[in-house]
Amino acid sequence: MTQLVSLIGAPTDIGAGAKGSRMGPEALRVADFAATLESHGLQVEDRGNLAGPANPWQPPDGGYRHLQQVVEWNRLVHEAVLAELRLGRLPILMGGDHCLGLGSISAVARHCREAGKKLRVLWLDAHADFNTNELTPSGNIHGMPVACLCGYGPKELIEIGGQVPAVNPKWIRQIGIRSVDPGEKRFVHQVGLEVFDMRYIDEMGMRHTMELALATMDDNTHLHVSFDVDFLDADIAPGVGTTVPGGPTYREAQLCMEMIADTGRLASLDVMEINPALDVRNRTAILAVDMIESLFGKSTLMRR
Ligand code: 6HN
Ligand code: MN
Ligand code: MN
Ligand code: MN
Repeated sequence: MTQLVSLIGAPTDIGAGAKGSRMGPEALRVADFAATLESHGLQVEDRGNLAGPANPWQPPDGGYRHLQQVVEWNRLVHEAVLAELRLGRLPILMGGDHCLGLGSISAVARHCREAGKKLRVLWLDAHADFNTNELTPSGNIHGMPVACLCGYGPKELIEIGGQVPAVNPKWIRQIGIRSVDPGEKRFVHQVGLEVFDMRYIDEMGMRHTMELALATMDDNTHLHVSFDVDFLDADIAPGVGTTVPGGPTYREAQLCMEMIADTGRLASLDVMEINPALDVRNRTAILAVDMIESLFGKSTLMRR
């Protein structure tokens, strides 16, 4: 059966600390995202860009920067992603900064409730994105979406999914983590998030990591991948606002994507935080498209 994919552009950096990820969707289009997916047998519709509020570039207020605009953008993303899922299509959110993972994943969780599916979220990121307004060093809401999904955050944001919490922390696996703020780290432990940090990947290898992260899924599981491109090592993916050294290499990241593809369960995706203003010759968007090809089953394997 041909897989029907919908691309949704969310051109905003409303939750970020650097301007530029608002150009992420266009960078992916310039890197031939849609045509590349079609070359792997998918049928792709680019739905164009959502139109949310401009970035007023204000300092934090009550521990949040741009809360009202973040809420508006996330409502738009939630509606757009939910509409595609209800059509039986696989939505790919092209960010935009990672605060929009809240709108996207809350829509996926709502769809899973409607459809009686189990949800598994893989959060590929250098960061845990588990801050609150009290823990955050920056006020940037792209550091908070996982906490919001788990019910910790401002009412207007956590209620977007129609149920609080939108997601049970037990459904989430974080991979590639290597930059967590001190209070955030305590909170991650307190809530019991399952984190495969870089030390774990160094010691155990990507293969073992992914075997565990993908374990206990079944035929009824909807697998969502939230891919913050700063997951990748900063040497290969410079075009992000919050680079952290020591991430997965090209091959480790490919293996991660290929093992996800092998499950056959991928049902929705976020591609977040590409910042063309910080990039070199669109390298990071091109790399992201390459990784996503593997996520959809392009294989370098000779054996079948
Ligand atoms: N991201 N932990 C830092 C903060 O400001 O809360 C960085 C967050 C980065 C978020 O990359 O999606
Ligand atoms: Mn469905
Ligand atoms: Mn992130
Ligand atoms: Mn990140």
